[in-house]
Parts: sequence; C-alpha cells; structure tokens
Amino acid sequence: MIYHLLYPLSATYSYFNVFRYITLRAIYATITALVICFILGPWFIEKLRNLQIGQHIREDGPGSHLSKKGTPTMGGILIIFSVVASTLLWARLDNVYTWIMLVVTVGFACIGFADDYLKLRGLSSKGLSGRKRLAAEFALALFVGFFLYLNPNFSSNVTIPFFKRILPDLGWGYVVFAVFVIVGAANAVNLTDGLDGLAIGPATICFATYLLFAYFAGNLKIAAYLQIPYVAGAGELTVFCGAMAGAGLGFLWYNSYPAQIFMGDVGSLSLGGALGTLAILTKQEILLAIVGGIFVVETVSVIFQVGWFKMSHGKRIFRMAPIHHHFELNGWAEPKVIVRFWIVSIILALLALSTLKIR
Ligand code: 57M
Repeated sequence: MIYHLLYPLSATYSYFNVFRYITLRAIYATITALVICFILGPWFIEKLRNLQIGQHIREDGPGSHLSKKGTPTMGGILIIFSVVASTLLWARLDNVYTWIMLVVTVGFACIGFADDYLKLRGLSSKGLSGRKRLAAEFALALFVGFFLYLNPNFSSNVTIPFFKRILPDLGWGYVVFAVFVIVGAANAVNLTDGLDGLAIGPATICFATYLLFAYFAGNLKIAAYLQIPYVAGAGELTVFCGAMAGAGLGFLWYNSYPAQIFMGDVGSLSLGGALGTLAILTKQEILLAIVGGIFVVETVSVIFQVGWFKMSHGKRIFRMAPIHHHFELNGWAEPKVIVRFWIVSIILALLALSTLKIR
C-alpha cells in the first residue's frame, strides 16, 4: 500500500523514489512483522489464557511434555496477522503472486483453525477428520495449481537442482506436482511442530532462503547470470518472504523454550502451505526438499515408523516418531534437540544456495 501511496510522489519529491526498491520494502516488511509480534505478543498470549485456549497433551507422548499442558495455542493467528498486515503495507498490491501467497497463507490458516477449534472445544479429540482436512488442503492447492497452469506467463517446467539444461515440462501434470509440493509441505511442517521452536526456526530459515530465490528469479540479469528460470514479477515475493521471516522471529521470541505459546495447526499448516507455494512460484520446487530437509526427515521418519510398525506387527524403528521424539527419549534435552535441528537447517539452506552456482 505504501508503494502505491508514496512512490507516485517521487515525481515531486525525489526521495520517495526509495519505495520503488524491493530490497528496502522487504527489509521494512521484515521489521514491521517483527514489531507487530513484539507489540501484540504479550497481549495475545494473555487473551488466549483468558479464553482458556490451552494445549491438550496426549498421555502417550514423552513424559517431559505433560508439564506443557494448558500452554496457550493457536499462536499461528498472531503470525498470520503480522504477515498479512506487513505484506499489505509494504508489497505492491498489483502483483498477482503477492495475492496468491496471501490467499494460500490465510486459506491454510483457516483449515488449521478449524482443526484446532474442534480439538480445543472438545467437539472432536482429533479435530477435523483427516479426510476432510486433506480434502480442503487439496482443494486450495488445486486452485493454486490450476491458476498457475492457466497463467500464460507461468511455465510448467520443473527445475532440477545441479542440472541447468534439464527442465522437464510436466504440462498439466505440473498441477498434480504443485498440489503434492504444497500439501506435502503443509503437513511436513505440521508434523515437525512438536517441540518449542522446532518448526518456526527452520521455517524462518526457509523463508529467508526463499527470499533470496524470489529476488534472483524476479531479476532478469541475475536469473540469466545464475541460469535459473526468470519469473517476471516473482521479485515482489521478496517482500512477503521478509514479512514471514520477521513474523517467524517475532513468534520465536515467545515460542522459544520454554514456550509461552504454541502456533497450533493454524500456524503450522499455514507456514507449510506458504512454503510449498513459494517453492512453486520461484521455480525452485525440488530444492525445497533440501532447504526444508528437516521437515522431510521428520515426515520420512513417521512414514517409516508407521510402515514398519504395521509390517512387523508392532516393531518400531525409532523409539518414537517423529524423529525429534526419538532424540528426546534418547536423553537429549529438548533445547538441545531444537538448536541442533536449527543448525542442520542452516547448513541445508547454505547447501541449497550453493546449488545456484553448482550447475
Ligand atoms: C502435529 N503436534 C504435536 C501444538 C502445535 C502419525 C503421527 C506421527 C501423527 C503425530 C501427530 O499427532 N502430529 C500432529 C504435532 C503437538 O503440538 C500441537 O500441534 C501443533 C502443530 N500441529 O502448534 O499446538 C504437541 O507437540 C508439543 N509441542 C511443543 N512445543 C511446540 O512449540 O512442545 C508443540 C509445539 C504439543 C506439545 O506436546 O501437545 C504432537 O506431537 O502431537 N503424532 C505424533 O507426533 C505422536 N507420535 C506418535 O504417535 N508416534 C507413534 C506412531 C508414529 C506410530 C510411534 O512413534 O510409535 C507424538 N506426539 C504426541 N504424543 N503429542 C507422540 C505422542
């Protein structure tokens, strides 16, 4: 909004020209989202307490989690509010990709909210049924997939890391691929959010990494130099990514161990859905498996655990899945598991960035 209000004044007052620059608006989107979280955080946590929106802890989890009972949850509402407000303030509102990101972020947040609400109000111990939740997620992801497929400016080629000349064109299959990436990312982040700061840390690192991917993809000269797909208009996603990274840091201030608030499915599904969509829009789809490697490992640990449990009639590969619980039950203190996962996440982000040169 600020761009549309102030940049036109640069004809008279040249210093308003600064609002043309994506980098400046991305920096201030980051700071704005962070400040909103800092200002509203304490009030919001108190509000959740007063409304008795507290986490129910499953009996069959690690014993150390029982003390978390009643921790305010659905903190994802604060993240989404900060991101949407900051993006509307600092991004160009005539950019289609900004609106796609806002629709996906709020859409997945609504699905998560419904799940959280049903669970918290005791209306259903499992929240939304898995079938209904997945159906809503697929519907939203399909909307994005078809919208992009029908957009003449968007290619249905997939970028293969390390191989600049291999760009398979999936045709309408790209819609299926996009749905898989978006829904997969949403549920992977959801599974990972099982320790204080364990999801928001890597997610923030991922948004900061895709901030760079968006900037490079939207800049013709840089895209040509790096020989990555040029996506006209994708540069504006840098502002959204800045807002997400800022909100992530702001939420981490309260979600860090010992957490004062959990994000809830309203947050985890939304962050994951946004991350998956960013990977599609910036044409760095497969690279998300590296940048978001923590989320992949968490999900694969569950698939292997459940699969082997069924095949071996009750045997387990891990002490407990997802894998963060395995380390907890191995005697690692919760903060140690969390910070080590953050360190691995940073290493994966650096490796992913290096693939832009190793191709
Ligand atoms: C999402 N939710 C956390 C919180 C957060 C198939 C199976 C792997 C599914 C999986 C599952 O239920 N996943 C749901 C994970 C939950 O966190 C809430 O959920 C939101 C995210 N969706 O925002 O509101 C618990 O996680 C802890 N937590 C923190 N700090 C945070 O900042 O400590 C969350 C955020 C919270 C809190 O204790 O209550 C969760 O873990 O449920 N199931 C599991 O992950 C369970 N694993 C399991 O059943 N493993 C079996 C299967 C695979 C055969 C096995 O290994 O044998 C574990 N989770 C729990 N108890 N709570 C273990 C049992």
